[in-house]
Amino acid sequence: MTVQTVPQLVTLPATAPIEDIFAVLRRDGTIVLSEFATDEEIEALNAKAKQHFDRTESEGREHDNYNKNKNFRPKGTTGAYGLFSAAPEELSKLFGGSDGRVPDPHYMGLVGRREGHTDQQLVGYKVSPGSRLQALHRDLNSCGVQRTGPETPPNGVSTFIAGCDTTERNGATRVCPGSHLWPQDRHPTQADTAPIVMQKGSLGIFLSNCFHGAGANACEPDDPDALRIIYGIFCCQDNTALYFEPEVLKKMTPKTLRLLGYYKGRTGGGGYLGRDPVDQWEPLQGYTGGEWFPNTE
Ligand SMILES: O=C(O)CCC(=O)C(=O)O
Ligand SMILES: [Fe+2]
Repeated sequence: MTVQTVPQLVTLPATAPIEDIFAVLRRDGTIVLSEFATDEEIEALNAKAKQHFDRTESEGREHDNYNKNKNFRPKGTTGAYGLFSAAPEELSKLFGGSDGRVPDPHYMGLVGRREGHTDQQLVGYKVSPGSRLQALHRDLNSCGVQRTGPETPPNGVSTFIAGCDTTERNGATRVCPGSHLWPQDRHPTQADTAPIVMQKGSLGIFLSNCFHGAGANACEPDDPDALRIIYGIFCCQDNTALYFEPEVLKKMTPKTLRLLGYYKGRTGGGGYLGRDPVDQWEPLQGYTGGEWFPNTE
């Protein structure tokens, strides 16, 4: 008889020794750090993010929800890109490392951060009652080159600050602990998942090759925690997007630009304000497909 073990998720205080945090991450590929941010910091962030969610919903919800992209995010979920610009002070305080907060995910050696070589993007998530389960997936394509399987190291770390208490009922993200070490042909099922239950101000972390997906939000609209708000900070290795001047980039073929990181993956990683940077980023306006090495495409 095989015994089905219930997947477990470890929560440590944000002040835990970094070695202990790494040990859990190496084993499970995921962890929750409690009391990462104070109530006041979260309230300040929530206040700024509200306008950002409102703007996204009025201006670009269809697109930014990926409704046109195989329904990657369930209906009832708003993914508000470019969050940093909406709350720069609040977010720099939390993630700039300037106040010595430990641990700053940017400095977690797991992604081998070298100064100037790690990109990040920030996305606010508002998940409303009725939002369904999201397909389990890996966040690996948050940078230009897709990699899968345990034979390559993770190319990024996905981190989420809880803007409210996240519960199984309001659809806490479900993660498959240990899935960063699974063989490539193992497919995840919901039985492999544990909910990332967090108190407001906690930080959820998983490696980019760890399977996960939003849970279903079963709340009634008048439940106090009906809206599940989390703030995602995706830190990716391999950002080469800042190596070249725009004039030089404009001479490159689309394939080269893509390899350099000017590319929005299917799950949205790598996007600029939620869109493909080649279309959206102002310095690349007027790009006509490049002139260098056109025959190698
Ligand atoms: O909404 C969530 O909890 C997770 C969303 C997610 O995994 C993603 O957008 O890549
Ligand atoms: Fe994801």
